[in-house]
Amino acid sequence: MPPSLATFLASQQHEPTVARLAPALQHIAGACIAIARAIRQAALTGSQGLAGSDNIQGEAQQKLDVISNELMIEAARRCPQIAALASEELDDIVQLNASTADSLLLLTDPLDGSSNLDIGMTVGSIFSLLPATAGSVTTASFLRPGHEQCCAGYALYGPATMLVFTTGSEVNGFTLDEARGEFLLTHPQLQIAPECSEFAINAANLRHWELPVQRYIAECQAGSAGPRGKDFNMRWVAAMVADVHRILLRGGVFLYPRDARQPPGAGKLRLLYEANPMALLIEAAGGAASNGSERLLDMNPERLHQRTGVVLGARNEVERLASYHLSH
Ligand code: AFP
Repeated sequence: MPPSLATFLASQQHEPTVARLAPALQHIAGACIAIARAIRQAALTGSQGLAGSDNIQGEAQQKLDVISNELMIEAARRCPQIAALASEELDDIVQLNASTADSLLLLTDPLDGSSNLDIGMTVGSIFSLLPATAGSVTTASFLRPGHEQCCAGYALYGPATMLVFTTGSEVNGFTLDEARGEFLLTHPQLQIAPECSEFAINAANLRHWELPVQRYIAECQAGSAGPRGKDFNMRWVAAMVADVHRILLRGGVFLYPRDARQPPGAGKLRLLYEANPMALLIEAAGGAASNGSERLLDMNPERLHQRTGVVLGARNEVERLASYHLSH
């Protein structure tokens, strides 16, 4: 039988980073198991539909957004190492435990893909851990470039419940054994090929894209008769976790580009708790992640809920689009 998450983490104790992160990862994994259960029971417990509130993004919250957020906060509060948390669902950070030299900061989108919930499609949770800085924790403690993350990952609530994370050097995937209530290592050391023939984008937004993005997608759609000389396929799950998971398992490139509808340089996805954790995972698996033209993990955040364009996956595809931006 494959090793459990606990056994896997114990086997990595020689790695100081993993030794430091193991308790926090176990608490986050516990929260994800509880969130998975809440999602699967939602239609039976009256937890579907809108909560009647909006989050700071001005988005109507689903009841499960609020429930998932509370489950993540309570799990983090039970881990003495997690000093504070920032969430897509909360305007400000939440102080949880005393901050020490070994403390961590948790950033999370507790339920990603909410618009898929009531139609029974795949959703997920995204998490990122930063080493806490010395002294008291403030919002500024969270405003750090993505390359400072010490851990990033997601839970996928789909045909199976999975936990996929990296501490920077490799990406490992675990599947929930529902009977035993623990995650087992089923997808070790995931890697992304530099080339691909599958792209993920919401094509309804074409008229809003910058010209280099329009050119890139048009060339993919031109197929073997076009400049790329090969046919491409398209997928769009409308839950970033699901699209990123597919790319980690079979390759591809994901684009949610900044576009004319948003303030300059913005995009739909949030930098700190969506783009950065996914970028750390994708780079650890051999891929690349940019805001269209610059490396995502080098961006210096200015605001907690700052948005960004996102292009990530097969390294050669991400670099091709960056070259189109450069030459445009
Ligand atoms: P929701 O959580 O509001 O469903 O948004 C999900 C998401 O942030 C990301 O997970 C998807 O990739 C993207 O938005 C889908 O956006 P569109 O609905 O505009 O395609």
